[in-house]
Amino acid sequence: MQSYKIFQHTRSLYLTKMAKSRFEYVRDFELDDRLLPNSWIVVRIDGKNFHKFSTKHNFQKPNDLRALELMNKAASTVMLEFKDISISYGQSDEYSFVLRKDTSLYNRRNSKIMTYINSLFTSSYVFFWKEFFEDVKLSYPPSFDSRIVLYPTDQNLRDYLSWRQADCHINNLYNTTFWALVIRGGLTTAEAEKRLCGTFSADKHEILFSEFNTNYNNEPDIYKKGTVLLRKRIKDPKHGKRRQVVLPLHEDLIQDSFWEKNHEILSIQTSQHFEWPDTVQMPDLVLKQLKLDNGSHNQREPCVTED
Ligand SMILES: Nc1nc2c(ncn2[C@@H]2O[C@H](COP(=O)(O)OP(=O)(O)OP(=O)(O)O)[C@@H](O)[C@H]2O)c(=O)[nH]1
Ligand SMILES: [Mg+2]
Repeated sequence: MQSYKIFQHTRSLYLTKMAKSRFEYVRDFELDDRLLPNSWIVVRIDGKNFHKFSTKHNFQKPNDLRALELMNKAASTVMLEFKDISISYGQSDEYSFVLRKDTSLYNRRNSKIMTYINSLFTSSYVFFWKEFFEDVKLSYPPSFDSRIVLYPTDQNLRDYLSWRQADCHINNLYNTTFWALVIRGGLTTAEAEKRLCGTFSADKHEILFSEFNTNYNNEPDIYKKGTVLLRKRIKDPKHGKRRQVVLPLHEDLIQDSFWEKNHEILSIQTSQHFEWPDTVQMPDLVLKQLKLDNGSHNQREPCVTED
């Protein structure tokens, strides 16, 4: 009798598992969205209506360092979570994440990759807001759009990143001159726009130099070039051991020299050593990964792998 009961129970479990409801067919409407193999996957996110968001939160013009550093923090959180991202590039309200061309992350499913990266970036932006905007209340939840673009060749990928960095340069030169004319020159925004209409890059340099005593070349690199995030091994100043970190750089990635110096990106090798110059202060973003910050906040930091 006992063994019959066990048999009945097992049979009913088996049937329950096997049985398909008549609704099950709707599953077939979900289409396979796997991305082409052997191509660089770029996920670009961009802030929704950040013109309004930046005004509402009183971002400094033309650049707000707090906003850029918050973007870098959110992007580094994404990189620490998704190890197949080999390089990221950010400027203004946008960030591009490049996944190595051989990644098998989520079987290369487009929607999984794009939505996880976008939602982790967005939640991190909100999560770390107070760390960068201490006295500014987040007045409504920001959101970001995202897209995935595939680049089949290394040259395509380099040209993509060069395009974004050139965009940063063009916009920053324009915005720096525009806001100098308005804030320091007393022009209205309409007058400044008219003044800059049809001008070339050299004209804007000249306006800044002759009218505002500003040499554009001396503007901070983070504004002129944006931020490149790379995985590097650096010497931990605490004990001299090498630690892998996500490192922010504000360098020209259009030049060949950038790709020669950071050859591991295109050749898909492990992270290389980076000699941090003794004379330059390590950025907060790195100090916090090494747990060398002054402990001004008590949020848990993502783990840093040790060699
Ligand atoms: N003042 C200030 N504004 C910024 C800064 N960074 C980004 N922004 C604003 O964010 C905008 C980003 O440009 P877009 O992404 O083209 O415009 P958007 O308003 O976000 O519109 P959509 O992306 O189409 O939703 C800029 O035009 C600025 O208005 C900053 O550091 N300071
Ligand atoms: Mg935007």
